[in-house]
Amino acid sequence: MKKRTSIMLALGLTVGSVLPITAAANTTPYNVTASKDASQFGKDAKVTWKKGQTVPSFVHGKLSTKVYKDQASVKQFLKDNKSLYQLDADKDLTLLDVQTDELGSKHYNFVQSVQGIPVDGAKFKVHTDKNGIITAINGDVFPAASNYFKGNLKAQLTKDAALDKAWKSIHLTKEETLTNAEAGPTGTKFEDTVEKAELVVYKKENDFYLAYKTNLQFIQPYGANWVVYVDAVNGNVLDSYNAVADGATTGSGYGVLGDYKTLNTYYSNSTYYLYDVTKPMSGVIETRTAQSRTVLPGNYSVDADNQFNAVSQGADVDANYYAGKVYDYYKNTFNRNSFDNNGATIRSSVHYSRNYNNAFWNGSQMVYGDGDGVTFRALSGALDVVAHELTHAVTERTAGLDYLNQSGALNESISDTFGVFLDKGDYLIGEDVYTPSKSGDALRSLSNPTLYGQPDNMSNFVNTTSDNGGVHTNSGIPNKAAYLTISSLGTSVAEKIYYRALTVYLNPQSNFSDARASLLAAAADLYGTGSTQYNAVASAWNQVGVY
Ligand code: TI1
Ligand code: ZN
Ligand code: CA
Ligand code: CA
Repeated sequence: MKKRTSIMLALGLTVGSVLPITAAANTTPYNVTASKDASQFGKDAKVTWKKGQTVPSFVHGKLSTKVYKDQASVKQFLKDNKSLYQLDADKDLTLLDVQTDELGSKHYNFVQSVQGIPVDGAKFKVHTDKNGIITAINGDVFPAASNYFKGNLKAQLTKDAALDKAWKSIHLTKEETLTNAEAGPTGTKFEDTVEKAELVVYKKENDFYLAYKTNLQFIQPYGANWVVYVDAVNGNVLDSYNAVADGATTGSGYGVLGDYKTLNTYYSNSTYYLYDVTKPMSGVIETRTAQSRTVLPGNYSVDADNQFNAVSQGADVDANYYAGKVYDYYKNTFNRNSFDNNGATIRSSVHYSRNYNNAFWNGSQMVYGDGDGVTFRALSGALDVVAHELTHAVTERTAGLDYLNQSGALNESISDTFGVFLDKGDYLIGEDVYTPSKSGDALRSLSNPTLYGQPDNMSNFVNTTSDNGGVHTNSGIPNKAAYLTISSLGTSVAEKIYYRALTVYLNPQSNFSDARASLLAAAADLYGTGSTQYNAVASAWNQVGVY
């Protein structure tokens, strides 16, 4: 995107200062010379000067003693005050309209023009009260434009050619934005896309250009209202900006696996953020990048055009997208609003460290490595990994299972089990990001823990001090029980039992036997003691040797 300073000026967004008319005020601070002051209006007139402009942008007060009741006399007034505005009222100003309001005031609306072509943004208004006394003159005119062009102003480009240049500059074609066109009742297609082009004189820094001010509005593949100034002589793009208001937008991007997805993004200050404000939560779902460092949380993940298409953005895209999926799951399935059930912000940081083959919840946020490309790809690229990490946050705020020994292995197992509840269709964990060059494998399996070196029965419990007492090893035992439960009862029954056990019965020091008892108690609450569901839970834990 091009620099926008001149556009800010044209839109009148810079802050002007109001100075009372005194000799001192007229010589400071903007180097206003005596010949350009507004002292002819008397000392009660309030005059606003904008930085960089040679004429005032606002003069307010009793500016005339004579009365002015029509266009011709107002023009005469401007001629009498030519020294202030340095414009020829006949040649340089075009009257657009005259409005009379409910107070009886009249507003003469002009635009500065050069050979009849409007100067972009150069609106100029003369206001009279009901008696015809001039009470205000305001606007932004550029006297330098009048004498800037030698000879006749003539466009070398057609409107269509200018629109073509504008589309090219934003790397889209009109056709690509028409994907959402719907046939209306009369069979005609209502297009979401609007394109306009108007010849203007455009001020950029201290130069003026004959330009097409083009406007491209569309909804797909992202919401936009582009303004692109195309030089009408040589076709160069002079400036462009997307004028959509700050706020929620729909963007798109490609995930770690190269899959296309639409994204809830946020637009502010010419920048799109992976920042989802669409959920019914007090916080937001946001993603940041640690930029290969270990400083958290890092900088916001941003994009210039709301299309997060770069390969390097895949991890950012998926972290936010899957965090949204996990949020939706807990909200829709259990009416749990975020991990704290109070709508807290869900933050992820991606690109953590270098070649980092892991992901974790650090007590405040999720953190994802990019993997080394051999053992793992970027870990946020898998829904079950994201579900695993965010479920640690849920566990922390509910059961609070200590991350050590049996309670730690249960904590890990709860995260894997919800990973399977969310990432339906298999009992594998991490298959989408594990060993990119080998298909069909995974980091863990709930149905067959021993495939990946985990015990699946209490008789093979591993006593170790490493990995917090083997939390990623012994989780195989409760994982197998979860598999047996899910395959017997189905996801929708199993997840209700697990969520109730997690939020009602499990405690920081619960061991495997407590997990069995908690799940049985939850099943009894939901379906009755001795129900098929209750019996299936009992059978699952019998089969892994936990009583
Ligand atoms: S919660 C986190 C602990 C990591 C500790 C290191 C700081 C964890 O369990 N991470 C998961 C990541 C994961 C999840 C990878 C699902 C693949 C699928 C994990 O299992 N990490 C393994 C590699 C481990 O730490 O042994
Ligand atoms: Zn974990
Ligand atoms: Ca999986
Ligand atoms: Ca693999």
